[in-house]
This record gives sequence, C-alpha cells and structure tokens, in this order.
Amino acid sequence: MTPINEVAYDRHRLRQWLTRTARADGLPRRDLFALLAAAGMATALPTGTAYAADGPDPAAPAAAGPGIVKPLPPEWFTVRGTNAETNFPALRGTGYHTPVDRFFVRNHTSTPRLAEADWRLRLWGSGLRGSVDYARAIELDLAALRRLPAHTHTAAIECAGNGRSFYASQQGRPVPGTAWTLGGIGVARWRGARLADVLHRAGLRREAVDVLPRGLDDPYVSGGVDFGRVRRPLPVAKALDDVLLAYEMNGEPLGPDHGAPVRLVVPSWVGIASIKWVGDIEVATQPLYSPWNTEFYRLFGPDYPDGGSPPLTRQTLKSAFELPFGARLAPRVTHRLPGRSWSGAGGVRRVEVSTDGGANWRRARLRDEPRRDGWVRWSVDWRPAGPGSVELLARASDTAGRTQPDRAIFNTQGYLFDAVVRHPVTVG
Ligand SMILES: Nc1nc2c(c(=O)[nH]1)N[C@H]1C(S)=C(S)[C@@H](COP(=O)(O)O)O[C@H]1N2
Ligand SMILES: [Mo]
Repeated sequence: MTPINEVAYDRHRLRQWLTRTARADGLPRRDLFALLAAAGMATALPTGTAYAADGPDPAAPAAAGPGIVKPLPPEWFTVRGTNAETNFPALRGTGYHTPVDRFFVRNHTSTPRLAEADWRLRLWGSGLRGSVDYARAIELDLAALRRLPAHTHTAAIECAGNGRSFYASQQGRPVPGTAWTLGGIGVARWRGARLADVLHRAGLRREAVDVLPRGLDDPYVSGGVDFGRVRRPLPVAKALDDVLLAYEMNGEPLGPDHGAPVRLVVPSWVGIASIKWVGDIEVATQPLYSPWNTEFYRLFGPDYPDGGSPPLTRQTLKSAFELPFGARLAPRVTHRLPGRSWSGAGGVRRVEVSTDGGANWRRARLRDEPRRDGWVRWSVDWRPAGPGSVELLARASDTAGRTQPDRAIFNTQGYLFDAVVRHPVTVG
C-alpha cells in the first residue's frame, strides 16, 4: 500500500487550495488562514484571525438526556453530555472484545433511528467515473452491500479526546471538551464490506485523492455555528487500505448508537474517522476540507506550528486498570490487578506497573500477543502492606518503539493524551 506521509499530503492540499484547485465548502475563513499559517503560506494573506480553541464537545449535558438509545446503567457508564464513557471496572472478566452493551458512545448530537429498508449509500464526485454530482450518485442498499465479499476485522475505536481530563487533573492545564477519563475506547469485531471494493465497483478514478463520508445524524451546531453534518475527509490511500463499511459488531447487527445500519471502521485512526450512520461518500480528485480536519482534530498550542498540526490520523498509546478510581483494597492480601493497554502505532509488547507511585516498576503478565489495532489484557499480583493511600501506575511500550511518557505535550483541545495515568487507591 502507498505509505501515507500526512505532513507532505497536508501541505500539498494547501497548495492546491491556494491555487484554487481544492475546495473548502462550509469552512470558516479563519480556519483556512490558520491552515495557511501552519504551512508557512500565510504571508501574502490577511492575518489576525485568532484561532478559537473550543473543542467540538458540548460540555453541558443535553436538556433531554444524552440522546443515546441503549440503557446506560451507572455501573457501566458515566454520562458526559451527549456521550457515555465506559467505566473500566465494567470490563473486568468480559473477554477481549468489549460487549456492545458496555461499548462507549460518542455522539455530536444524538442517535438517529434509521429504517434499514430506506437506507442507501450514495457515492458521487469528481473521483468517480460517471457520477460527478450528488444528483447522479451511485446508490447501494444494504442488500447490495451484503452481497459484496464480507470481511471481519477486530479493531479499537477510540475518541481522540480519550484521557482529556488528565490534562487538568495531572498536568494542571484544563482544556475544553468532554472530560473523558480512559473509557472513550472499545474493541469490537467488525464485519462488513471493504470500502476499497465499494469504491472500485463505483468506478474509482486513478486521479481521486480524497473521500468524504458523511453521517445521517443531525447537523452539529455549537456556539451558534452550524458545522453541517458530521464528515471528515480520508485520503484515498487509507480508504483503500483497511477501511470497512461495517454492518455487524461482535456478530450482531450494528446497534443504533454505533451507526446502524452502516458505519465506517477506520482501524488505528482517531474515532472521528469512523463515521457512523454513513449516508453518502464524496470521492474527489481535489483535496477536501471539513471542520473536522481543520478546526477540530488537529493539535494547537505552544509546541505546535501557529496554525496547528496536520489533521490527526493514528491514535496514541494508553493503559488503564480495570479498577475504580479510589478503589479500596484490603492490606496483607494478594490482589490480582487487571488492566489493558493499547496503541494506534502497533501492538503493545510490554507493560510495566508501579504500586508505589512510580518509584519501582515490574513487568505485568500479558494475556494477549501484541496485536495491531487492538489492545492487550494484562495483570499484576500485588500484596499491599500497611493502610494508606497509594498511586498505581501502568506504562505500555508498543512494537513501534514508543513508551508512554510521564507528561503529555499540551494541546488546546486536549487530544491524544498519552502520559502514564496515576490511579489512586486506598489500602485499608
Ligand atoms: N455520524 C457520526 N459519526 C461519528 C460521530 C458522530 O457524532 N456522528 N462521532 C465520532 C466520534 S468523535 C467517535 S470517537 C466515534 C465513536 O464511536 P461509537 O459511538 O460507536 O463508540 O464515532 C465517530 N463517528
Ligand atoms: Mo471522538
């Protein structure tokens, strides 16, 4: 597969926009200026358009509840605005795949109820032979999608903001957006058609560079701005690599909250790439933009270029104990402490645990082989001595050679937290 060099790709897009060969519909002008600044191309253009750092996540709960269909028992979920975070202790003993009833939900608005019989996927755009505009889109219904060869892939979906709350609680830098702890992730067995097969059958042209899948949920409105329907461009190279149009999750038809009847699954990339309730896909010979690859899901802050990093692609590295924060453990008893670690860059090959606030470390016992796109389960046995408060730490290393750092580099929207999390427990 073509290697994807995101930085070069992004600069290439911007150059195309400057020469008016790229489109950026529905995008606030200030975002484009920010992008130009990022690529060092802003000199000829008016500046002074300060970037607004608000995250896309509404901080306040929706008045009518989170807009999620499945039950959210408080022992399994923590509701955060329109989203539901999986409580890690709820995964104890559940096996490798996250049960659907405990899988986190991240909705920009609310879960739509779509009738399977009415659902169509519309493919259109300059990147397809013979279906240049939306009105002449190629249509596929669910039966047609099911007739294509079915592929099964176990992959995590993890929100780019997972771990965001630790920027405030551990590093003293609060950031706006959903205050996830570590449960904005789930791993499932997805089954569906390959996006590559669908694109080829739709007449993909060699000149196509971007695809733009769009959800059928309500347009996302935040701070008085209507950003339109949730949509985020994906380079054709990734679209043809390992992306699924999934209609099953863990052997069951996809549920309403997770994108029924069909969603994208974009393995190893930030969750926003995996568009739920997909209704249409534009395929273009020009680079495409939406607020989800310009204003949101880029890194802004003092350690990043003025206009931010390139759009986020791969997820980062994290570890979590399957224990409540502030759990109480009896002294002088051996406890088996279970947890999970994962990385978007490859499999996790080593996990070290400290039961004394980071002074001493030992290897955890891994229950799974390093596995790309998934996680590994692990455990350590611990016999705490006296009563008192202790911080447990877990630190993962992946097959790409990365190890979780002590501190995550700050960004204004709190994405990609990767530092070792300090997990308080009480012995006594
Ligand atoms: N159409 C649509 N797709 C979407 C979203 C959304 O709000 N609308 N949220 C995205 C985000 S930010 C994440 S993290 C994942 C969450 O998937 P899940 O709710 O199945 O866990 O879906 C992504 N796909
Ligand atoms: Mo997300």
